[in-house]
Amino acid sequence: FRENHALTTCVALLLGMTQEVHSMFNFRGFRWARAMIHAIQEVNNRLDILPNITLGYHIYDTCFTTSKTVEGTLAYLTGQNETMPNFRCSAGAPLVAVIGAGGSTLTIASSRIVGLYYFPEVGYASSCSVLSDKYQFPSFLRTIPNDNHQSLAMAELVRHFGWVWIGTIAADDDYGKYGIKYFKQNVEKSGICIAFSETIPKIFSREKILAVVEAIKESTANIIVVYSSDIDLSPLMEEIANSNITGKTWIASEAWVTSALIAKPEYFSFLGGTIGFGVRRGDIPGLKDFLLDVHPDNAASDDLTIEFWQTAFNCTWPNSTVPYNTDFRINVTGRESGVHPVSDQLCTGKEKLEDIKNTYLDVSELRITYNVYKAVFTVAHALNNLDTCVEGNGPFPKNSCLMYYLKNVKFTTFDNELVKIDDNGDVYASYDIINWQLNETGEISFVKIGIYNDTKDGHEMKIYNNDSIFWNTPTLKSMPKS
Ligand code: TCR
Repeated sequence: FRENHALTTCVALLLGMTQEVHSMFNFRGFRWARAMIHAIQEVNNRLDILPNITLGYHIYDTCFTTSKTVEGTLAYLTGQNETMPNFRCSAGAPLVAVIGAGGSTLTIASSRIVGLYYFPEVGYASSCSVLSDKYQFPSFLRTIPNDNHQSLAMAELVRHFGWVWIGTIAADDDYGKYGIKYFKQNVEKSGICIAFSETIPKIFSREKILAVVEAIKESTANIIVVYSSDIDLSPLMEEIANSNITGKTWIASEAWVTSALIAKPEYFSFLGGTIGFGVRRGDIPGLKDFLLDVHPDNAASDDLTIEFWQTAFNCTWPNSTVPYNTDFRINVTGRESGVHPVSDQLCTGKEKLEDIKNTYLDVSELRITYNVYKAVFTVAHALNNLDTCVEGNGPFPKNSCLMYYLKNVKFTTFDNELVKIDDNGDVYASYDIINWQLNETGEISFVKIGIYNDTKDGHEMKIYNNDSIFWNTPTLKSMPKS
């Protein structure tokens, strides 16, 4: 941070850092948190945005649960910071906005609270359509498009390939349920039939997952549309692989389309050929170096960094009280493998981040990360407009109405993307259509095969070249029928 700033203001980031499926520590979430800090530092270093104000931040772990999200939101608003894992703004800094939470269900909970005070919350991943309802969520806006567009895009895709017999699977949350609902409403109008509609449980239950697997096995539908986060979906995909279900073409929602948790090479015979939608990506300048520049030595009191280091290198940081790879607070999945022992290997501090392959450091598909970046700049630009507003000239008395400026924000990113928030707090919808293929090194690559854009009078979808699509059918070239 630059010093000698007249005023320090404060934003909060809500995100899920700790969860219990597979890897306990959420490396992708840690990347988002670091991207937020990177963006804040950029704002603070720039002379053209907020020259006399320093942005500070708090980070709260939602643990992917509503209760922790509500607790974090209240802690931030009231200044009772016990549940804060690390960074703090200097005492008394004015609170500006909340950035987050991750999933829509959590954001709905949090923005109902901040909405009472008309206090801004800017979502970077919460795409559920209900959040556009300004009666319910008056102070919410976002840098990810409303999912209604994605549901229409999926319907359009299904029609494009002439499929008429479709299975659907939804996560048991607002994202999954609303996403699939809107998709169904739309395809049913065109006479397409739904073969089955299944839900993946939030709390891990092998029994319920096996019931979904059974439904898939019994159905003749070869096309399956899945609206779910990768974390919820992963136990189902594990069982799909166990049961050796092949010959299906999966249609992926944005939350799992490029997820390393699902796109594993060993799943390729089941999931190869998956087609899905990704939000616009952006290669954030300087982010890779900033991600590499993390070390517990430089963050003595920063639990997140220590937990990251311990988990990444499978060691225990000397003299730290940060639990290794463990979350004792809540058992989200109900799985018994929840609590891992502390590693008896001590970290030396000489471990090299460059040597490991880790989702945290993977900057090849920065989509939600880019949205986090845009969320920070949305807040910064709105504050800046408020700051440069001449008293008597604006629609509101000076410094009284950040929401007004947020809703009228308009700026271009390093990528020349124009970010513009509309009256519902929404942004323009544009998606890459992505197909899963195997590359020479045996890894899954995400090949862009087309685009889908919202336009003034409807939408446009382009599939560049049908021959460039990999299909998971016996000939690997012909399109599946369903
Ligand atoms: N909207 C989801 C959450 C989500 C997400 C993601 C989580 C989206 N994309 C990528 C992890 C990674 C899209 C929701 O709940 O609104």
